[in-house]
Amino acid sequence: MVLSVVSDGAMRGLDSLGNGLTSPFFEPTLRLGVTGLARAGKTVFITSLVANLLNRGRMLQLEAARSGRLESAFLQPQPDMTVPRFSYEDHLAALTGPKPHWPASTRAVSELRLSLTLQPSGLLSGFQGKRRLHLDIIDYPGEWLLDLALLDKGYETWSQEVLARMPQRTCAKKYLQALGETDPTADHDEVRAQKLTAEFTAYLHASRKAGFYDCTPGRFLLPGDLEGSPVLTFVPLERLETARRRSLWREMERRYEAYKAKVVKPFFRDHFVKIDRQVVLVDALSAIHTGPQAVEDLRLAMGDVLSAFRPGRNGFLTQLLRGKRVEKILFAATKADHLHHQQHPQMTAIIEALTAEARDRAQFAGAQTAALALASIRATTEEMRSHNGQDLPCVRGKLLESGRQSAFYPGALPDDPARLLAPARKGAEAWLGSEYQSMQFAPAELDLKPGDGPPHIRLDRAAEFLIGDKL
Ligand SMILES: Nc1nc2c(ncn2[C@@H]2O[C@H](COP(=O)(O)OP(=O)(O)OP(=O)(O)O)[C@@H](O)[C@H]2O)c(=O)[nH]1
Ligand SMILES: [Mg+2]
Repeated sequence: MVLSVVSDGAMRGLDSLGNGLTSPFFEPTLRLGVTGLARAGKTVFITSLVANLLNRGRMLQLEAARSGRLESAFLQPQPDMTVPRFSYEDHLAALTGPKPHWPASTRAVSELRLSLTLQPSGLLSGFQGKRRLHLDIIDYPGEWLLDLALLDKGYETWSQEVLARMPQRTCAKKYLQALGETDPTADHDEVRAQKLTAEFTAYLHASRKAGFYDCTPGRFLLPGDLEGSPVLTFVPLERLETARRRSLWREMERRYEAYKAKVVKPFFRDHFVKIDRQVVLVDALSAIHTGPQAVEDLRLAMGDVLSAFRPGRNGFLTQLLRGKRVEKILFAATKADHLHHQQHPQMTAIIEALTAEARDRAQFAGAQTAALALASIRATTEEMRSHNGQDLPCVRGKLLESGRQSAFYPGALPDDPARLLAPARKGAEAWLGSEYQSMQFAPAELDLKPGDGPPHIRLDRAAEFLIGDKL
């Protein structure tokens, strides 16, 4: 093993010498995790970040780009041979091609290596050659972090918690009915198990659609190539005093434990623990538009997602990390181009408040945190419109559904985020006295100057926070 590492380093070293680079054996790597719940904007963020690091004309807030210290960037084969490569070229072609469209949903882990060549800096810069930094970007679903809580729970406790939530949810009706017709003490029967799993999975999807995030096991929603396998064929069952060895209950318990061992733990071991910097993307505007319950649910989910970054309570993760920790975490509200810039401070205050608890926890664990509102790809332009004698700050873009150009006012976000979060916590059904609209815009057609990446909002600031100190 050691031999192969050395020869790999030597190969890279030889490579580097040709480019006038020094330190042939040491090329540091920074692993940047990009996560967020479904549709938060992970794929678009990575695509635009990479495009804007390759062509840095719009990255003025990234100090190394502005000063020219970041001399070049190029894509390289990634180090992890078994992780799918992030399809950068396909996603970029979708966003910047002649008929721009949003890339398809991805829903699995993927990785991309961007190598950066840097001019030396600091006191000894006159004596040093160029440096190289490998930036490995890892895209993974936020839902997978929610599974961490399962590691501390046995099958019985998990079942009880999941079943306790069901009576209040109409979408659980069919699963509860199927459960009523099931005898958990009977011999395990695969057909029965599959039917129950289909109902349970349908319930999880419906719950997620209704805005609930407590939808473990996370991989049931995003199965990938595990679809139909026994580790994804189990359901919560009512508690039993005693369960026989061959009973349905025992088999479900066995599979639940296998899910933890074969799905949850490997993700944390192979991907999560290697992350140095993390960005958590949040589509807060959509939640605000859906209503107070979605906002409260998002707040709770962010707390759960972030508990992975304060591993003290989880023995397995603490042991895996052995003192290593994520150094920086950025919370970013995505799709800020849906708002006129006058409303961006309010958006930032909301994302700060939404993630306050999670941020406190991360700070407790020693990670530096920040929050901002960004748009990975700016799909709109701004304009003021007069309405009933009032000037409204609007955004204009091509509507995704109709393809028509249209100006849009999403509603006034409050200066004090508590005006949204407090009713959400109290379980309000609707926003009192305010209305929030959300609109889907298509990506704009671009005519990029050489040296410019796609237009964005504050992507350069995000990059400065996440990687600036290493450049
Ligand atoms: N206007 C605007 N819309 C965006 C932006 N980023 C993402 N979106 C919208 O959000 C949708 C989801 O973005 P993705 O990047 O695919 O989100 P994801 O988190 O990778 O989603 P999954 O792969 O399904 O988990 C896109 O299809 C766009 O409609 C942005 O910067 N501006
Ligand atoms: Mg994606």
